[in-house]
Amino acid sequence: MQQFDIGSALRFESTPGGLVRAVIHTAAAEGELYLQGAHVTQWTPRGAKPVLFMSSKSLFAPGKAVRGGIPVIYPWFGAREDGKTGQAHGVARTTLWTVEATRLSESGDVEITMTLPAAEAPGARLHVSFGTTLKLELEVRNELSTPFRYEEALHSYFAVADIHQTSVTGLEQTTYIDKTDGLARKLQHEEPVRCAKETDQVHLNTAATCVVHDPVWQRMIVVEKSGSASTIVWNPWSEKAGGMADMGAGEWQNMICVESGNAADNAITLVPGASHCLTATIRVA
Ligand code: TA6
Repeated sequence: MQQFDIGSALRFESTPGGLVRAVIHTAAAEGELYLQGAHVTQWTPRGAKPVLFMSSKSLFAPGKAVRGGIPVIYPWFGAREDGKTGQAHGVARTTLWTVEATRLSESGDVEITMTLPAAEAPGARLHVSFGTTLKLELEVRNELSTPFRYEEALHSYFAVADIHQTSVTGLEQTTYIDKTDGLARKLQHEEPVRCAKETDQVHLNTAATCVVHDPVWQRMIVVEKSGSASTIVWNPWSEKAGGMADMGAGEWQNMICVESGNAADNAITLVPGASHCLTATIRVA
């Protein structure tokens, strides 16, 4: 992997658990990315608290999903629904991606481009840029001779001081599928999304920028996106989190997922030869 290192800004290393990760260290930010899943597990702009939540009990082992950071969800979101068996949220997050290129941009951002080999589904490419913003671009090209339908998400776990005091704006007046209430379709009225119990909702037909408001840490996490018609908001709350072996005690209070994706009604269909790019740009204000 050393051919992809960029001095002290980017270096690849093997972990005791048998994985390979990239460690990013620049004037603008610290970061970390695992090649398994092309999974960003850390992004901390200089002088800020970590922006991404990571469970203290997350597994880091071959074939195991990581709890926190930004899992890449593809080619299905949630349970597999094409009649075949497969783990929740698709294969991308536990597959080893291949580094295609690394680069230091003129502004000093570390850029990593990785590919997911084609298997049951067409391959994908993820481009991640670590700087004062964190930018992810997930591109899928249909190399099959038949139309290809898929779901995807950048399943971002954000770190917050206290979920009870956190709110998310940008989803007002959207319809969402409430996965905690039998997939009922509901309208998010004019108010921000707040979590007061288990929250698991797929907001449909929304391209808007979302903002996570954290009054305790006095910061906003701004998530701007393109090529994404769904935004998913999730917090497992106490009972469900208590049943997760890879979630530290009480840590559900320090996270909220605000995910940019295309799921359910917003699944993408690509004709042969066509491609689609989903991007999310994250910054702290
Ligand atoms: O995006 C929300 C969600 O689909 C929830 O339903 C919840 O299951 C979460 O993702 C995490 O899924 P995981 O398979 O990582 O436990």
